[in-house]
Amino acid sequence: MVTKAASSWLLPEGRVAVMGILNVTPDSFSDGGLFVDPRKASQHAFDLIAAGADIIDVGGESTRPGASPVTRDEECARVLPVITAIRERSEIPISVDTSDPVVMAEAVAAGADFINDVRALTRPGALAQAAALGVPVCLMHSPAEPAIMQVRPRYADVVAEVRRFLSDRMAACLAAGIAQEKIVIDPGFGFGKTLVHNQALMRALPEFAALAPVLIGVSRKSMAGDLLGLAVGERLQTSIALALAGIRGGARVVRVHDVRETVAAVRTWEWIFEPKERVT
Ligand code: 9MG
Repeated sequence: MVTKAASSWLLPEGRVAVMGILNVTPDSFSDGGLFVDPRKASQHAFDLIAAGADIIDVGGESTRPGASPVTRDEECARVLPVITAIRERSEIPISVDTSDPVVMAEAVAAGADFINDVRALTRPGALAQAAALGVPVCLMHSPAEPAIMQVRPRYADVVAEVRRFLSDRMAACLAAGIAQEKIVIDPGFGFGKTLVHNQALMRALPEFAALAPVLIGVSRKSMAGDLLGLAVGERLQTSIALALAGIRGGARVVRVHDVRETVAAVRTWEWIFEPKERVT
């Protein structure tokens, strides 16, 4: 097994981390069913690494709008062989996309370095488990379970409500013993939000970046398609535009399907806007 040197891998100075998405699910909205076979999934991970990914996010539960829940055993059966296979051959930081405390523990034992929880550690036992595991966490905002989250989402003030939720979850993490530097936040684009809500959150991203390092997931989502009527497979350019808009707003990690194309755009952006960090 390869062990990964502890470093600033998650939030490198002067550089945005590109997180490659690996959905080991039969029903995710854009790549559902493509990587259910563990061999295909781990091959895809190595393709993402070759394309320049800084982190691989492995998930076994679809969180697309309307998705049904997955059992713990099924989630473990999907993600653990893939995490193990990646870690056997690579030091790449691995994130596990889960809300289940048992899956968190098993995934970290198999080699995961980071917990990405779309329920912000609100499931029973998740907060204590993440604290005990001692790995960094991403707290994402979602107002409801995936099955119903897109049924008429409503907010009086989406920015204030999402900011309050994330501040409260950060406070809960700190009280549970998770260090501030291990907390990343995410406004949860597309999770219980309309196009207008997503636009307001994108515009307000600097307010979130003032609270903690921000991760964003906009890749191929409806906010990258609805404006121009683009199908899921036609959203590459708009997804990259949104990722760069998020980086302009202070995002430090971008979660994407199209790693090679996003890396090219992000590194070019950094060449212009982060010149002090570059070696000439
Ligand atoms: C798992 N997953 C799907 N979309 C996501 C997003 O926008 N952010 C995070 N953190 N995870 C996501």
